[in-house]
Amino acid sequence: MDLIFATRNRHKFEEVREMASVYGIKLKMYRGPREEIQSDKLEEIAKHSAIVACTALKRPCFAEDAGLFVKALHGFPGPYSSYAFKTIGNDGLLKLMAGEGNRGAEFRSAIAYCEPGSRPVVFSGNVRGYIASARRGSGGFGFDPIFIPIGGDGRTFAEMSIDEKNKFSHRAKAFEKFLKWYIQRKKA
Ligand code: ITT
Repeated sequence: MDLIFATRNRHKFEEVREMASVYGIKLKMYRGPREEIQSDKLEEIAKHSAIVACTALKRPCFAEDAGLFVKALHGFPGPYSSYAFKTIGNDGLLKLMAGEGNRGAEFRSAIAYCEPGSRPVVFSGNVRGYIASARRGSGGFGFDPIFIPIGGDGRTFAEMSIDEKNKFSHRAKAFEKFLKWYIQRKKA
């Protein structure tokens, strides 16, 4: 079984590729036209990306939108995570958090699956954690070096292997839901 993931982010692709392979699903990466809408809802952004990719490919595919929501910053950068990462980055976020006692944060993921002629179906996942006091680790991508998941051993996502990150991550949770739904549907 093949499944197409419309993303330009190789790290995201690698994270879910491992999970799909367990179910005998071969994931393919589609780096097609990029047209992300401005919205404060990850679900709406993911749906739009999935529709654009599905229309261009004329084949079923899924897209994902994810973001880091920091409590003390009233949810910033949230749906603007990509832009915030490119502009202020991890160091900028750490500066915004300097002296802040409430370091609670959450990663959220929305995966939208679309088939030609149908409305997209959305699956969500989240992981709660803390913003570290300094960058740690060299793995992963984006805000991984400053995010410590609750329930872990204090390491940041960037200090974990893909398998370890997948035990906690927002993306793994959303993808697991999607995979279960997708496999059931194929059987039906
Ligand atoms: P797409 O092509 O799939 O859209 P992207 O990198 O633009 O890839 P998103 O818009 O979904 O991805 O993600 C926005 C940003 O949020 C991303 O660039 C990272 O900086 C951050 N982010 C999302 N998930 C993350 C994760 O698992 N670990 C670290 N940072 C993450």
